[in-house]
Amino acid sequence: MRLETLRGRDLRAVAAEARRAFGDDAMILHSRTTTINAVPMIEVVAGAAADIERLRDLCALDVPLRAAHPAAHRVSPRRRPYCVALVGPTGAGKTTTAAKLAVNDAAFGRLRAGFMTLDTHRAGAVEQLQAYADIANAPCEVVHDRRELAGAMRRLSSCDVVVIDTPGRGPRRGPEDDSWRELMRAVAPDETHFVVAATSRLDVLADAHRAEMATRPTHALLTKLDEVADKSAAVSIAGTLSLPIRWVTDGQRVPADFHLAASTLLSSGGAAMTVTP
Ligand SMILES: Nc1nc2c(ncn2[C@@H]2O[C@H](COP(=O)(O)OP(=O)(O)O)[C@@H](O)[C@H]2O)c(=O)[nH]1
Ligand SMILES: [Mg+2]
Repeated sequence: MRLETLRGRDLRAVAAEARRAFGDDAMILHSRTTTINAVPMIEVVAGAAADIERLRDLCALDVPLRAAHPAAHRVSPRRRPYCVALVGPTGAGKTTTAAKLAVNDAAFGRLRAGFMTLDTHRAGAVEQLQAYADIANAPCEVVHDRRELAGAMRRLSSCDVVVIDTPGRGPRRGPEDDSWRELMRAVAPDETHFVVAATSRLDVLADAHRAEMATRPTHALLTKLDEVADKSAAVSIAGTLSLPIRWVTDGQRVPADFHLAASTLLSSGGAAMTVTP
């Protein structure tokens, strides 16, 4: 899935450029005006129609949890809170995003969220999540091993949703790496979001994705959209992972920098412009 950012003096010029790049099926996903060296320019993100359709499917197929599950735990066949786990490389933004999920209304509306963390080895990891939990006034359970799991779930049973934070996998694997994966199997989350930075290189990403296959990600969650010049990098990642995307983040502010993917990656809710000659 390839998108390109193109700039020109007017829409006719960029449309011609888009057709040169993508042929007669070229479509424009976003357009905005900008200035380069004080000269007004139009900037568009363009791609082939089929790719834009595919992106729209990835973003839109998936409805927000609060719409699908107005009272998540009551519809859970296991009569427990709806469990949403975050996996992915270290530094991708899992813990920060967990905090955003618990307090941003765009995530779970007014459902009551709690936290569980399986990231127990790294210094400061529990404290980081606990600090967010304190601010959100949400319960936070630290689970070191299988024996602690049932008790933690019981204490979280008044929540509608439990957001599960995990350590991820650093560039150098440690022996502790697999114990949390076993715990993940025991938890069997209802959703597992593979959290990746939009700044990730595609080859590194493919490697990280392979490492997370065991946790069976159901979604991709793109972070750090604020660190890329435009959205084409994020779109390439979405295409590579080929997982539904419900949420994206674009900054360090908790909980503000958090959005529904459809409204961020697709302009005006998904209306792309056809480029006609
Ligand atoms: N610029 C930017 N930074 C982010 C975003 N999300 C998280 N971060 C930062 O990335 C760093 C790592 O985040 P953290 O949540 O600890 O990552 P984790 O290792 O996956 O849990 C922190 O400095 C966060 O503030 C984002 O959307 N944009
Ligand atoms: Mg973390």
